This record gives sequence, structure tokens and C-alpha cells, in this order.
Amino acid sequence: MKKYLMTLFCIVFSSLVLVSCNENDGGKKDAAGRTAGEAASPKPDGRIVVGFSQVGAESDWRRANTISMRDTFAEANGYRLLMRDAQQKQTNQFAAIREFVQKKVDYIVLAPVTETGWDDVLKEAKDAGIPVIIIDRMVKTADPSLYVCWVGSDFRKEGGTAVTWMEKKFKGKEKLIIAHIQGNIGSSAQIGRTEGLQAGVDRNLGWKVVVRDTGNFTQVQGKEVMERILSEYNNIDVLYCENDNMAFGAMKAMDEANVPYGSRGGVTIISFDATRGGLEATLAGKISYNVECNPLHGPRVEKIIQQLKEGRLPNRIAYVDEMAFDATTITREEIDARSY
Ligand code: GZL
Repeated sequence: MKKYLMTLFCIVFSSLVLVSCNENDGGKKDAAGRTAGEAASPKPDGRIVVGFSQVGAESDWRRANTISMRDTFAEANGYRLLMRDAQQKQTNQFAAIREFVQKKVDYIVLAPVTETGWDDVLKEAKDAGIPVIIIDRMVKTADPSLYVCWVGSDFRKEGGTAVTWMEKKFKGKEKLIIAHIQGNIGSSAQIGRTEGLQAGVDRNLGWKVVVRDTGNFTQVQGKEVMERILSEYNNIDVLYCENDNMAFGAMKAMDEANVPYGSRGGVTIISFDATRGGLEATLAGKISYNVECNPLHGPRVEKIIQQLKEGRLPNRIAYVDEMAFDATTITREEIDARSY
């Protein structure tokens, strides 16, 4: 009887230990936000371990990007995803990459908050023999061997798409007063979208950017920047806003200041991302033109990992296809047909 009870105890105890090791974000977390399993640097039964350093959770776009990565690299699909949210701080991304190296993950995926300063930490990953895949924003480095490939948006093209629409809409208008709310300064999205606008300003002598400030892609800061703009200017024709969440904040500020905006009069708002919320605002005529930035990188990264597993080299640079939406033509069906 005693032997039987002893065996039973061992079975129950070991299964409890197994459950806690396999919990992925479900179990209690240590100070670094890791479950017992993650902290023990697991190499679970043949699963591919992917370390993902994510910028943060600053916007609807970012949340859709995170969902795409989590859905793709789910345990049911044969992966163990270690995701770390950097709260938009590069130093947190350095720490995450070093944790992934120490845990000997199979692949590192980096969504870099800004373009520069990555050489040292990416060299540590390279020296550890861990392939690095960059998504979304770009990394600027003199050493191309520090990462395998990049997949993301052509931000310069996004800006150009918005400016082409502006040139059509405001054709013949002598003067155009533009307010510009930027994303994270030094991020590829901000650099490209700003370059796109600047090219338009250089081409159209009557265009004038009277104010430019960063809202760091967040709704709260978008509102704060717009409040400052409205306190100084009462003649803004166009608000060029580098993502939907900052546009939502700016709209709140204009509502509170009784400043009209939208496709039927007042300030013309140009936005980027074309998230569900952004497209609803476009359908409502609040945002006049919304340029898509596609966040669904999970399947794209999985394809790259499969290629690497088969010994094939993926394309070094891969741009995703994107479209744009005009408040005067967008339809409910278009919005409902989209997955984010
Ligand atoms: C663009 C991405 C930007 C989005 C913002 O690919 O880096 O960061 O435009 C997000 O919404 O915060």
C-alpha cells in the first residue's frame, strides 16, 4: 500500500512540475515577467523557440502586430514564443536580446524601436549562432551579417501615397498650411513618412509645414501635441498624422476646442496604419485619407524560418503590399472584409 501511495505521489508531483514548465504566459511570473518555464530557459520537446523583442503596445497597429506573432508562433503550431514588450525603450530591447542569447533560442525576431545602435547586441546574437530576423522598422548597420533579413513596409512610399492624394485634392490651392505630428523620432516609419511629406513640400511651393512635433505614435501624446498646435495656430488646412492613434488624440483635442475637421470641411486629416479604428473614422469622414501599414508579419516570419530550416536564404529585404482609403469612397464592406 505504502509503495502504491509513494508511486501515486511521484506521478502527481511530476505532472504538477510539467504543467508549470509548459505554461506559456499563463503561470505566475518572476520579476522579469517570465513564467517558471521560461526562466528555466526551456528547450521544450522539439519545439522551435522564437525570441521576439517587440517595441511595445503603444498603438492599435502594434497590438495587431503582436497578435499576428502570437497566433503564428503558438505552441499548438510547434513553437515556443518568448515575447518581451520593450515599452518603446531600446535598452529594454537590448536586455531582451541578451536574454534570448543566454537562453539559446533558435531564432530572434526584432521589431526595432529606432534604426541605429544595434551593432553590439546583434553581434552577440551572431557570435551565439542565432539567426536574427528584423520586422517592421529597419536597422541601420555597416555589417550586413548581423541579421538574416528584413520584412516590413515601404514607409517612404506610404508618405508618397499620402502626398499624391494631397496634390490632387488641393490642386490649384495657392497656400496650404500643414501641421505635422510625427511618430517615434528615428524610427523608419517616422523617417519614411516624414520624407514623403517633405518631398511634397519641396515640389509644391505654396505648401508650408508651420509646426512639426512627435506624438510617439500614442493617442495621449497625439492629443497633447494637437492642443499645443491649436494654442498657436487657427489656420491649419491639413493635419498630417503619422499614425491612427495620434490622429484619434488630435481629433479629441479639436473636438474640445470646437475646431471642425473631416472630409466635409475644416482640417483635412491624413493618417497612417488603416487600423480598424482608423478606418471607422475614415468611413465617418473624420479622417480624410488613411494609408495602410500592414501589421500581419507573423506568417511572413514563419515562412522565413521555414526557409532557413530548409537551408534556403530568404530575400534580404521584403516589402509588404499596402493600399490606401479615401473617406469619399471607402465602404463598410471593405472594412468588414479586413482581419484587423
Ligand atoms: C509602422 C509601425 C508604427 C505604426 C504605429 O510599421 O512601426 O509603429 O505606424 C506603431 O502605429 O506604433
